[in-house]
Amino acid sequence: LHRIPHPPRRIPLLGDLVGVSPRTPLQDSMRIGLPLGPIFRRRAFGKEIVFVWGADLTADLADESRFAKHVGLGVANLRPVAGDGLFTAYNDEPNWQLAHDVLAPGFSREAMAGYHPMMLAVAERLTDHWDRELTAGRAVDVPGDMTKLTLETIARTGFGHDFGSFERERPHPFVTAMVGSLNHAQYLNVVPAPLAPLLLRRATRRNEAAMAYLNRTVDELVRARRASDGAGGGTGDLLDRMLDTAHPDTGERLAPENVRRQVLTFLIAGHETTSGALSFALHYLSRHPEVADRARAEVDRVWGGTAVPGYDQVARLRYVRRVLDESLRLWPTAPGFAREARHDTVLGGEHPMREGAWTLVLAPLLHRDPAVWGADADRFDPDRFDAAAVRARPAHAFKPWGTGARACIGRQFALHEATLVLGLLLRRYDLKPDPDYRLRVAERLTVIPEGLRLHLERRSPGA
Ligand code: MNH
Repeated sequence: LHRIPHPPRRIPLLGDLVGVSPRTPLQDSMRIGLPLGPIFRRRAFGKEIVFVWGADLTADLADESRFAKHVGLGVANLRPVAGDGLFTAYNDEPNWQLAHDVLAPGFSREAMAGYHPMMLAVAERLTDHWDRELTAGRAVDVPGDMTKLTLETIARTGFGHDFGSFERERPHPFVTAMVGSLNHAQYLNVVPAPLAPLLLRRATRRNEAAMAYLNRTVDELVRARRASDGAGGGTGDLLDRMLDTAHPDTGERLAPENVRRQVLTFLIAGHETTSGALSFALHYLSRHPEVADRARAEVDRVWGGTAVPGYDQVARLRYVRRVLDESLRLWPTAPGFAREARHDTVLGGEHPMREGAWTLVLAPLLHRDPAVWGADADRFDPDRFDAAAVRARPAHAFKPWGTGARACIGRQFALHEATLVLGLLLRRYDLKPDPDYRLRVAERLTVIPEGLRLHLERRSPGA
């Protein structure tokens, strides 16, 4: 450990606290870590954490025979909410494999094609709302509206549920409770240990109320489905799989308490990060009109006159997809993942790790590693994802979805939804940035642009 660089000023007790804020642990770590190099450690709030962002070291950590997901920090703090749900389960919890096998078919090509019409219907509620804002001469609230869109999409496709987000002025209480829990999980990482009992009393009580609300919402949703079932056969959505599907080999089913954890997991993991990804992409599109023009030209060419794009027409938006990839490079909306040693090993041939020792991969810095992305790594440029450039890069330099067996199960879902929505929005509107807006990134374990508003202009009314 002593060979791993750390920041110079080490004040006893408070650690490397100077110039950092409990609200921006990620951006502080990025600032501190960049000059320290591809592996560094930071002592803050009574904990010593080793961070990795070098592409070589990350590639080594992706070796599944020596490393595995570590459920730590923010992910571990979510255990009271998500329990042994897919995202927060420990590797050796039997419910992980069971739920993974039962739910994976819910993300097959066939399943995705089935979600497509529902995704379109939700996107239409967004454009209806944006048309009204445009007519009223108002700027649109990008992160707020993307959160409405992605929450409705996962609720509808996964659970046949309608939160009515677009019919509300304020965020749905489910979102408020969820944001509260995510904030709390992040806060637990950064409150100074000696002060914890004092600071946490109120926060804990508030968090318990939020968790109770989340649980009630989910229980109601499950009850409604069970009540409506009897008549025979569900639609085969995620909830049907959770409730009815037996494991193909063992015949085992998910227990009711685990179903509750999975529903909550998917409602949260299924919308929070996609919302951020769409928001960052819209921010960059509004700031790079030449990129927006190129993307729009592709949409016009690929979708042509078709009023409603079909399932297969979405993946054909190759350039729009690159815009998304490039946005996820600069701001991977789940900005880190932790890896632990399966047994004693040496990381990168240099750093000995004991079995169970772990490190956090800082994706936003990995995605700016100058050795891979060049000296201009901060510049937004979707051409970094054209086929030749991707082939020329080392394998694990781009990791917005995590890695290995515990990588994101919803990746295709998120990409289909986000590409479809960007295509529809580009076809319908010109995006005008607020010239005074400076990108401000809010952290709540995930990242999202804060206060981003855009002015819209309607393109050809026929589109
Ligand atoms: Mn998703 C795991 C990023 C969209 C459901 N997701 C992960 C991980 C990352 C991630 C990173 C791995 C975390 C870790 O190693 O600790 N996910 C994203 C991003 C988007 C996203 C950047 C959108 C953009 N995720 C989605 C969607 C769903 C979803 C959409 C569901 C519909 N993700 C999951 C689940 C897991 C996960 C479930 C946990 C998988 C497992 O451990 O088996």
